[in-house]
Amino acid sequence: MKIKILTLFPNMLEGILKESILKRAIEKGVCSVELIDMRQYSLDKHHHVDDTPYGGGAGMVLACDVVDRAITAHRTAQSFKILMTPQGRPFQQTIAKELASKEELILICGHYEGFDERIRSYVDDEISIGDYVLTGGELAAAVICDSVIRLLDNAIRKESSEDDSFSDGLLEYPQYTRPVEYKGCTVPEVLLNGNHKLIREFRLKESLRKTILRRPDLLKNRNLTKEEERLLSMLQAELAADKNNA
Ligand code: 6GU
Repeated sequence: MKIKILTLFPNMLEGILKESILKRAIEKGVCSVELIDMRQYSLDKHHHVDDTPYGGGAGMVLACDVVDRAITAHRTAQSFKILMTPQGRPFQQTIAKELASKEELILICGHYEGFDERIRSYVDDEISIGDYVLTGGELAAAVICDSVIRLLDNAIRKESSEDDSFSDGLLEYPQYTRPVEYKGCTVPEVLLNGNHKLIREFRLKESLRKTILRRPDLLKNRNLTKEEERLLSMLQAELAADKNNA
């Protein structure tokens, strides 16, 4: 996969591509990430990329001609072009999976107070990473890159991403490593005795517990298996009993 990021601040993204899993994925050739400074597509002798808004008002607006030239110079027949904007589709794991199947992504980062509305017609999709305001799309593009690249074949062990929170609609079960006891807190017994059937059931139950306690909204839109239904009723009985004892 090829990811191209059109930005006015390429340095904001450089660091995250040079560390850890993303760095290794790029070195292994799992994907390539190209940072493109949109300023080079300004025809203005001072390389301006923004201007004051028609109709007046505060702030500067990213100009459509600069973005158009940058996209035109870098798109191919395979490009899926995404505008990073708080007005876009709320990003989630299902969208990360969708994007991971594309051959090429172009992420366009606005900055300043806004961008010319005509830019919307140059892209295939618009994505927001949540209901809060960032100063620009760069951090959002970093989030997209990270979540998409780790899903690509050979970026990480396949089982690691299959167990992710959200990947099957539940939060991930709790994990432990050595020591078996630390400051009086111990690792659940079932994880120590190597009974894989019991361990699997424990993990599914704890996934359900986390999800119902922290994100009950995730369970509403999900069809439960017979086993999950059984574990969930057990859990609900336990939680009700806990409540009565408290
Ligand atoms: Cl994609 N851009 C900006 N500027 N702010 C955001 C965002 C994107 N997603 C959430 N907030």
